[in-house]
Amino acid sequence: MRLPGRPSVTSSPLHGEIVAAFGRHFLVKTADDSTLICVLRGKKRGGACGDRVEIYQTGPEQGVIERILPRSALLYRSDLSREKLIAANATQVIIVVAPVPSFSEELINRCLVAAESQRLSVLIVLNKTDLVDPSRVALNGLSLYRELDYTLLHISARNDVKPLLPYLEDHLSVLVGQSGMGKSTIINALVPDAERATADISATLDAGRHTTTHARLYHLDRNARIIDSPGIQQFGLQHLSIEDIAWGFREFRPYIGKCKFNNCRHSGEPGCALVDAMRENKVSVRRIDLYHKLITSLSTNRIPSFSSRTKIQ
Ligand SMILES: Nc1nc2c(ncn2[C@@H]2O[C@H](COP(=O)(O)OP(=O)(O)OP(=O)(O)O)[C@@H](O)[C@H]2O)c(=O)[nH]1
Ligand SMILES: [Mg+2]
Ligand SMILES: [Zn+2]
Repeated sequence: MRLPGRPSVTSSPLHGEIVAAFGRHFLVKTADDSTLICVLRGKKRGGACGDRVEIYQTGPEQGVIERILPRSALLYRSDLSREKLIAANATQVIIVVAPVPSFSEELINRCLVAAESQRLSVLIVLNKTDLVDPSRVALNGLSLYRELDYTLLHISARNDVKPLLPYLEDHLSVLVGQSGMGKSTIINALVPDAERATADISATLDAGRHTTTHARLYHLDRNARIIDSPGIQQFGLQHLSIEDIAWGFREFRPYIGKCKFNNCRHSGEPGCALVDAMRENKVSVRRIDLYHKLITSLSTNRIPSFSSRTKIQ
């Protein structure tokens, strides 16, 4: 871990990157490739995988995070009173879905809005295509996202992860999605010594937890890094405003600000540009309905839970 030649206690700060976040403890990889277990000094707000930090080394393999450097982006969700950081400085969100267990379209849309609000690139991956013909059910639902200009990629992480490789170059990607979609299986295929635990969905959810319990960052090569994150059951967007949410629906943007009323919620008000666009089939009813669901849950503070357990096919 520690390289010879550097004292195990430093008086000047070292620069590093958080590669794993376990609640109050973080693994930080320093520029010289040491890995230190660190805590955050004082009562600072939490760090996240991908954060660039300044640390002081306090022991052979220990350190204290003195400062989290400014972030280019922060992907997080806010469930009622809690905020849950997913990844810092990511440039791309990879939403992983699979035909089995079936996935929630609302959760995909919540991930999309969170990614759009941070101006992140998005890739949607339909995994486990070895199990079903991808032209069947799962794809019918997902083709809408291709029409919205999101890239949709089909893979079987179990058989061949190579089609994913070109999309990872020059990105810090973060894999997000429900439990059991195959995020850690993708990591294991990309990083042979990652040894991420993976498990059958019924086994993990019956035990009351997800297989992956903490986020972890991997370097694939000099230009590609990727974060595996724990499966999500809820994706609260309480930190976003109604306007942010509308903006997160990328095809709504040409119509935003064109309604008769400034505070139009696009739910039946006269002169609503978005409803007009829907009538002209320029915006899909499905997405308008999801938008309304999202803004309703903002005002009622009720965030639905998307457990894969009840949906196993
Ligand atoms: N048939 C098939 N099974 C797969 C594929 N990818 C993953 N699986 C299986 O799906 C199950 C769940 O995979 P994981 O990689 O643990 O899923 P995860 O998304 O990391 O789940 P959490 O860590 O709970 O969020 C495991 O039994 C995997 O072997 C695939 O391409 N084809
Ligand atoms: Mg996992
Ligand atoms: Zn409107």
